[in-house]
Amino acid sequence: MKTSIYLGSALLGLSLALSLANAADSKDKRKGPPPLLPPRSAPAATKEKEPESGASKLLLSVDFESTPVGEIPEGFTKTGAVSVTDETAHSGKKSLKMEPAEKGARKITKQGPEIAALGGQHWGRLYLKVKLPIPVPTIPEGKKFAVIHSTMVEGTASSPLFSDPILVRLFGTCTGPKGTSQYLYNVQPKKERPEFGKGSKYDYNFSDEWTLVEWFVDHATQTYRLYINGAEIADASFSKGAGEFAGAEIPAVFESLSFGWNNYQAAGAGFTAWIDDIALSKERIGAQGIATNTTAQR
Ligand SMILES: [Ca+2]
Repeated sequence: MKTSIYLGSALLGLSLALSLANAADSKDKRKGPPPLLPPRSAPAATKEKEPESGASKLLLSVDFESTPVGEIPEGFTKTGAVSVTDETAHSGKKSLKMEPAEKGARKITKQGPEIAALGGQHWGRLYLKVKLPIPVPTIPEGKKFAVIHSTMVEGTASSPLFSDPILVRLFGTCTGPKGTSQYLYNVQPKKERPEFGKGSKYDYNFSDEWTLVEWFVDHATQTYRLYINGAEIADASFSKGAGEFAGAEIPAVFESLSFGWNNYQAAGAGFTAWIDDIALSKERIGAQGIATNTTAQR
């Protein structure tokens, strides 16, 4: 797929990716299971005022509790092997399970008035848990690096720059050969022009504990922000400014939003992951809207 072709050049720069991956490896002398993603001690990398969680109503909130096991929530469509399970949960007793696959989408998609109501600016929130160990890419002969690019949250929209259809990846990762990953914002045009994105260093490990993921997009200022367990991933975030669409292309409105897992390069036995407590709002959500009479489970 195009993704694999452009990751090395347009998106990352192969040598840059390599040096980042090596840097991440060289300083990671920890033994035992991987740390949380990111380490809990990671400071917020920006001195800017952190947006507070708001009190705006949730324009979409899905905890999977009312959906029968084996099905998906009403109002969504599904792609690939994805369904509600009661084998683990962040809230209550149920979550959404993405079954392992060598590649391809396992996701649920929402379109309609809830998504349109978000306009060009929203906060999103979900909890993610990933089965360990994860698959890692095999370095092709003659190459020095390889990635498995995965997307967990994706919107469909029209580019504000080219007015062509684009896939806007609001939460994604590239996993390197050592099993560490970068976070990235990524736009994949559906027509013949290269994808692009902005990614962090390969400093992060997936966690099999529930991990809070928050993203923010704003069309008016062409701003994207990503937070993991409350800490901003500053080198994946950006703010281009009003009308500065190049390298951002944050749309005026999304046609749909999808949640799940899609990896574009072969991942052998595949990633198995769970999502719970998806929410969308005009203000930061944090842990808001999660039933307090439920106990988070491992
Ligand atoms: Ca739940």
